[in-house]
Amino acid sequence: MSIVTVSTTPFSGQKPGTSGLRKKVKVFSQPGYLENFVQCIFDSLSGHQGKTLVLGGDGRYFNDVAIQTILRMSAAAGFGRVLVGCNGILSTPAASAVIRKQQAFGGIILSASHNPGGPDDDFGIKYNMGNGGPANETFTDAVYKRTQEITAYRTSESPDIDLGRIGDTRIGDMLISVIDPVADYAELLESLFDFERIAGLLARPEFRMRFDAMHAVNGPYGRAILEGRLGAPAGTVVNGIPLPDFGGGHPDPNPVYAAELVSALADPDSGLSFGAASDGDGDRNMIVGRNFIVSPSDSIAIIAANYKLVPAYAKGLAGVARSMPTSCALDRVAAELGISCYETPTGWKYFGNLLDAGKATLCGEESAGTGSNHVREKDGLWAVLFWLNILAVRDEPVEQIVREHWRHFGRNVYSRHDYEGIETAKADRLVNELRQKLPSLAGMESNGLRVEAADDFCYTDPVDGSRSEKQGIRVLLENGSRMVFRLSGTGTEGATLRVYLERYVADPSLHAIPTQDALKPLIEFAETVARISEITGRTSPDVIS
Ligand code: G16
Repeated sequence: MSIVTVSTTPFSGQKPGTSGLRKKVKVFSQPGYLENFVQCIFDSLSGHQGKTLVLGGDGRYFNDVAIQTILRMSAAAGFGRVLVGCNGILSTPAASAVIRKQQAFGGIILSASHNPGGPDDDFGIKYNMGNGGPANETFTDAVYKRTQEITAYRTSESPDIDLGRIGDTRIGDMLISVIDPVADYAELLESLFDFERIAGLLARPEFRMRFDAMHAVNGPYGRAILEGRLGAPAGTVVNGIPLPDFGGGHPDPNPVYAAELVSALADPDSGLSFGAASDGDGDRNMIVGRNFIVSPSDSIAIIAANYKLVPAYAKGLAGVARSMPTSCALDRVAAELGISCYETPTGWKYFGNLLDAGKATLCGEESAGTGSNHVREKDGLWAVLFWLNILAVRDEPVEQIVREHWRHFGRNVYSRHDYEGIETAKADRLVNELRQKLPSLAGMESNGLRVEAADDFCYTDPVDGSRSEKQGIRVLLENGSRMVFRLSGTGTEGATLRVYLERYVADPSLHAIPTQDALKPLIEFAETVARISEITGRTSPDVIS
């Protein structure tokens, strides 16, 4: 093998977003584009020579090509060994589990998560550190800086590696181990939950479950864990074969893109009592009961409230954490348990320090992410197993568990309205105008609601003191209601405006009011404050979740 140095020039816009660099495949497949970014990751590391790198992705279009490129570049960068998932597959939480278990130096995960895949759609890449979690902002800032000044990348001249067979091979001095992508992860999950009890639940004839893998990475994981280790009937996992274009679907487990699952659970003839889904790279989840969708913000609160039912957590929770736009339902549970609830900016990377420092055990995000200190990523199947464990012990339907939770803690009625593909200039104008208005918002009234305070969320990490500014505009209303406005950091086309709406309702007799009806006064207030339709020309959101 010989190492070659290839001259290059910087590409603009290689700035990592909420979770790594995400662009259209057409952008990523330009000669040198992927190579530049990977070289900048390697240039920003130190001490990796001779160490182990974990590599894999969600199987989307371009995954196979990118893996071969990265393997050649890893050898040139001096890594001693690369652990790569068979056929290039590793879900995001499984990659995190492998990095931790195998004590790797770090990992590269190829995914654009819930974004669609295919030649005209999205691809992505992110670097995870030795703790198994997404690189922090200091690192991603360093990578971005490097992308603006790169002049050459290094690769090795060697043929493609056969990734279809488990076993070892080499590029020069670097060992490549093609690994079973499921084994380490499945073993970890088995150590956390009461598998015997869950298996008992899945064996009951009156309990029928469907797991929709959305033709994404969790198909093989779902089959191995739910149907294999837990004995769920064959066919429990649907859309279980990962496809490069996710079968033409949008692998985002929400009521719009997982509509098939939602309607199956709403159909009494289906006989289904529990439904779940996960996204492109297997870190997001959706939990559905009979004709009842659990909102992600409620899901993390209910998981926290039921921690005693799950073996690995029964000893107690150190603390919990949620991203700022996630509803405050979790805060209410934390208050009752007498533990801290941390509020972080959007992005799983912000939970890393809290988990590493032992300050938080469970974390959750409104964007369908739930997880714990078992890995350093959110984990779709972990959330599904947590719910199954709760159901196995409580022996009550999902809806009853949620309603009882609301009766006890009150209900944080919550919804997110997404306006997708807005012209960037218009989205920026909307946010800038909101920022300018912040000092004058306190005291503003509409529909009987009154603004108590408003700010642009700024986070100081309690572990290392680092500050992250401009993380979303919060408008806090009296009686625990809130509106939050922020632009998505994961899209690849135009801008997506996210409006997060929350109202606290203590009175159980009002819990049955449909979510959008209960939030109507807030929805109107958000329009008055942000002038969404006037500035963007949009009169209704594209996705309501
Ligand atoms: C990523 C991050 C999450 C974040 C989400 C939403 O998720 O890992 O922590 O909540 O993006 O980001 P945004 O609102 O900026 O689009 P994923 O599943 O895309 O990796």
